Amino acid sequence: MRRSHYFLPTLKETPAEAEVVSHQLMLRAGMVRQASAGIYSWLPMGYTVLKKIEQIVREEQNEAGAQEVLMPTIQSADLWKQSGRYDDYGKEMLRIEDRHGREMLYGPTNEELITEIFRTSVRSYRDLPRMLYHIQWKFRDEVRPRFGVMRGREFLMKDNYSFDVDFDGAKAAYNKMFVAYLRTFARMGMKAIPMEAESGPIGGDMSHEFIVLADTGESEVFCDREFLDYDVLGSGVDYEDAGRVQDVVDHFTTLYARTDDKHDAAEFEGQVPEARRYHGRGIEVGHIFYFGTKYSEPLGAKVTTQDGGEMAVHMGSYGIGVSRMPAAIIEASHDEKGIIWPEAVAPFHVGLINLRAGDADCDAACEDAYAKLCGARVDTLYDDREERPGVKFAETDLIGLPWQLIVGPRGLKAGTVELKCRATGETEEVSLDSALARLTA
Ligand code: 5CA
Repeated sequence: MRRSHYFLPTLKETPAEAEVVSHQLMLRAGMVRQASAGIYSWLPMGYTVLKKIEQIVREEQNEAGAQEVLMPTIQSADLWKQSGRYDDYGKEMLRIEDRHGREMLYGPTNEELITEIFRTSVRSYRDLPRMLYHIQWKFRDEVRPRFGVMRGREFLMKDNYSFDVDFDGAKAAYNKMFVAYLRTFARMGMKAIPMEAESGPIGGDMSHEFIVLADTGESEVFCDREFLDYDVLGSGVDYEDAGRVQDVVDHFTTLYARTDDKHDAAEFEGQVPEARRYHGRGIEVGHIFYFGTKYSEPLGAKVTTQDGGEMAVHMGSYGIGVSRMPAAIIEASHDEKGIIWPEAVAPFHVGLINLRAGDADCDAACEDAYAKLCGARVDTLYDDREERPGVKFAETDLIGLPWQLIVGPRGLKAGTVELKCRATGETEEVSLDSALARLTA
């Protein structure tokens, strides 16, 4: 992408309404714009990041055996009356009336609708287990939408729902999601710690929140620092091997990690040596629940059993705050100059900076580099504008692309360009060919 063509409306000043650094940087880097309180438009760079996050979530869900569907954002109130949640949800639910006077709502979550789909489609225990998920916008009329996309009113969620014949089956599904979540967040360059949590309006009796540690997080958390050293991706996982999946879950659930509503100071101090105690704040990026037959009973989602009987299925639900992720990642990965994107979610891999656009040698070298990078399918943002170098450096640091390839007249005379790593700030002077070889490797 040529910067001169790219819609990247960056801001010089930090908007006064943005309280946390991720919100400030997302606005300054032109990723999102507020449409109304807690509701955002995603601009090209923000949307690219969102799609990359969504794709990692999708791949890990599929890998764990879940299948993707797409349910609508607008739901009928009837199902919610059957489950009993229509009244419970109160003002957080956006209620709508259609032209026929029918009560509708903008879905805050999808337990009811997926249970209805299951009820009308599956009859026998032989068709179980199943995991169905979608990645869809939700609406919750939060009392206090804040911190930009971190706590929005409209937000994108991945929500997965599992159906099993009994508790053991449901626990196996829960375990798979537990491990899939560890992998998903690790692939995004994040350490998300599973913590015992309350289940709130979703209900049920087993629940973990996945928390990214950050001072600006809304959750107060207590955990063992040992979590921070565990290499989830390095340890691979075969989801068919239930014992191995259980081992990973056991490793994480034996160490102390709880949100404040589940915290017990005496247990914390008894279980965790002082040097390993972490008490701080964190961002909830995912939440998983086992709630048994809470929805299948009232909505009549039953299957025939092996002995000819009938039973309500055991269910769980598993959410990831997809549109919260870019903010959570920025909270965990930035410096005073701007964002530092982990490679896997970066909007572009390389920022190619032409220090003197209009100079024949610089233009030729940059065009050559740009063509080669594009040819090798390396996502590149080529800053071809006639702007001062300082403006280009500041913007490229702000938008946080992992690599900067800096081409200027002085270097070219000596046969070199600069290759800068955004995360470490390290710069190397190398030939253009060797820089390209590194970036396309
Ligand atoms: N149905 C269940 C799981 S599928 C559910 O709705 N769970 S939840 O309420 O915990 O939400 C799942 C995830 O969505 C949360 O962990 C959080 O990361 C994200 N989320 C929740 N509310 C918001 C919000 N207002 N803005 C942005 N993300 C949110």
